[in-house]
Amino acid sequence: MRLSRYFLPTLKENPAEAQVTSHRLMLRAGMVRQSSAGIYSWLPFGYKVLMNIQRIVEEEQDAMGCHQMLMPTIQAADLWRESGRYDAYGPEMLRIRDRHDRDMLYGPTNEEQITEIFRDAVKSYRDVPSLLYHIQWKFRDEVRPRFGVMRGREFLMKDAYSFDMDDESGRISYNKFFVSYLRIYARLGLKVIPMAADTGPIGGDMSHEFLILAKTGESEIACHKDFLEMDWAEREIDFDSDLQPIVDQFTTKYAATDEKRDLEHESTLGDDLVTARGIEVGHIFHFGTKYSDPLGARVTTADGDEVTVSMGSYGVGVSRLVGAVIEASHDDDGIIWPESIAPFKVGLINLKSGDEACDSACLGMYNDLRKAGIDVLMDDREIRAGGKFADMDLIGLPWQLIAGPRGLKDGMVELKNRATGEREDMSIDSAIAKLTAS
Ligand code: P5A
Repeated sequence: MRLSRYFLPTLKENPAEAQVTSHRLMLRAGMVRQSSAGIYSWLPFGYKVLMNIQRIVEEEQDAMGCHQMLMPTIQAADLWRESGRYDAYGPEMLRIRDRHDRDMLYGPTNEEQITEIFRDAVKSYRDVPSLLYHIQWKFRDEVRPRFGVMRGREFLMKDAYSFDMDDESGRISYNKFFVSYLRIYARLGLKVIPMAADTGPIGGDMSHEFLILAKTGESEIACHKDFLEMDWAEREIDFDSDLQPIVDQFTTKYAATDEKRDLEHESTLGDDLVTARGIEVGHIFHFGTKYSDPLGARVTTADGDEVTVSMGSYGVGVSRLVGAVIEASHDDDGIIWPESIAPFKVGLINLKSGDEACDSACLGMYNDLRKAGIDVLMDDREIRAGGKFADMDLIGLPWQLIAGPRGLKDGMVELKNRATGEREDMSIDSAIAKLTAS
């Protein structure tokens, strides 16, 4: 992509409305614009990141045997009356009336809807367990939407649902999601801590939140210091194997969100205790028959008996993650994207756009990189070099390939790593080779 033809409205000044770094940087880097309180438009640069995160979530959910589908944003109120949540949900639910005076709502979550679909389609134990997910916009009329996309009113969530014959098998499904989530966050370059959590309006008796530590986090958390050193390397997982030992590795040490903290236990931990602030990037629940019972989701067993299915639901805050990754990965100059979700891998800076030799050398590199399948953003704008450097640092692409007339005379360019700040002068060929190999 040529920057001169791209829609990237960067801002030099810090926007006054942004209280946290990620919100400030997302506005400055031309990723989002607020449309009304807690509701955002995603501009091309931000949308690319959002879709890259979505892709990783999809790959990992598919890998654990969860099937993607898509449910609508607007739901009928009657379904929520069946579960008893229509009145219980309160003012966070956006209620709408259609032209026939039917009560509708903009879905804050989809437990009822998926249970209805399952109930009408599945009658036999042969089709259970069943794991389904979708990635869809949700609306929650939050009292205090804030911190940009981190606490929005409209936000993108991956929500998955499990249906099992009994709670024991439900636990196996729960563990699959638990481990799949560890993989998702590791691929996003995030160090995440699973914590026993309250279940709130979703309900149930077993629940974990996945939090990343950040100064601007909304929850005050406490955990054993070992979590900070725990290295969740990406490793192959056989989702059909017993995942309990992996889950235990993360749940036997103390970690708790504010509402679950056990101060008495904490007093025994001494120097091993860490208190910090955290951002919740995922939340999983096992709630058994809370929805399947009132909605009548029953299947026949091998013996011909009928049982009410045991369910769980599993959420990832896809749009919140964009902000969370920035909170975890930035410096004074701007964002530092992990390669896995960077909107472009390379920013190619033409230091003298308009100069024939520079333009043609840059175009050559641009084409070579693109041919090698690398996403490049070439800054070919006719502005001062200082502005190009500042914008490139701000938008945080992993590699900067810098080309000016002086170096190009000898076929040389500079390659800068955004995360480490390391710079290296090298020939055009070696720069291209390094970028295509990394
Ligand atoms: C689990 C999936 C649920 O809704 N039902 C379906 C369950 N859980 S949850 O914890 O309420 O939300 C799941 C994740 O969504 C993100 N999230 C938000 N992101 C941005 N703005 C919001 N207002 C918001 N509310 C929730 C969080 O990452 C949460 O973990």
